[in-house]
Amino acid sequence: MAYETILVETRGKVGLITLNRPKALNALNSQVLAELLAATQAFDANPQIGAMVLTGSDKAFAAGADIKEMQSKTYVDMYLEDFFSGWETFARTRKPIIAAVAGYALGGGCELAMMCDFIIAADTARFGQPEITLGVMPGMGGSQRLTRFVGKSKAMDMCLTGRMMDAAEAERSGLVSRVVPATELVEEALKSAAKIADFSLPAVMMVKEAVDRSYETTLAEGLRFERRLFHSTFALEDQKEGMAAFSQKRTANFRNR
Ligand code: CO8
Repeated sequence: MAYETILVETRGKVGLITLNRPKALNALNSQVLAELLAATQAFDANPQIGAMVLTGSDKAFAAGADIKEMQSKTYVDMYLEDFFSGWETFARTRKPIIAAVAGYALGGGCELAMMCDFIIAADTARFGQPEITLGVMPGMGGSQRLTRFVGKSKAMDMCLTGRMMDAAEAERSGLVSRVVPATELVEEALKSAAKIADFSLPAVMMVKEAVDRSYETTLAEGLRFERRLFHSTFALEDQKEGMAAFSQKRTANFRNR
């Protein structure tokens, strides 16, 4: 597929996707969604790929859903199209995706970063849910995911005032896993993704599934789910290899990676 709003490359076993609508600060329209879904689904299906990185430009990861595309829509349009529901398909990508965020991650941009598995932020990153300033509210999961990331008080503050959080506050609050200098952002994210891609792919995908489950269920159910998945790792050749390598003091040579 020829993409117009994203750039897609592979770096070894890592798929790198760069949002590329510079004139609109990577605002997320229907074309971006369609292309992102095509790219992530292709990487999911590609046995050579073990993890992905999603990034934007120095100025903006993404400045939100495309306001100009939404502006004239009516309630009936939104309801019948089930507008934004396609993003839930993105959130169900099975291989890990690291969001590498520099500059603005606002509205849908912040929500997209939160749909990834973890966020590495440049020191220039700024996160916000400014929908309230447009007379609407978050519609791609912001009121739900941000609350789970940073807690009720900060999520209310962000969604009700529309203020932005800088990278240091985002790290303090648990929204991002770490902050790196802007010049090193993509390389750092690629390095982490390459590390993940070097482990056993089924084990990696089970970790993602189990951690995601903690968002959707009770602790008791989540623990049961984790234990069943953990038991199933003993059906993997990679479990035999990983544990043998540890005992023999050598590096594991995983077959499924
Ligand atoms: N949508 C469309 N175009 C955008 C967007 C956007 N979200 N953000 C920026 N752009 C465009 C600008 O219109 C401008 O285009 P042009 O050159 O044609 O005028 C270009 O990008 C550059 O932007 P600025 O000139 O504004 O750049 P600045 O550096 O001055 O400002 C900001 C950068 C602060 C990021 C500013 O662009 C801004 O505030 N953008 C909007 C941020 C925002 O409100 N995002 C939330 C959008 S709504 C959303 O994501 C979810 C809505 C949920 C609705 C639920 C419905 C069901």
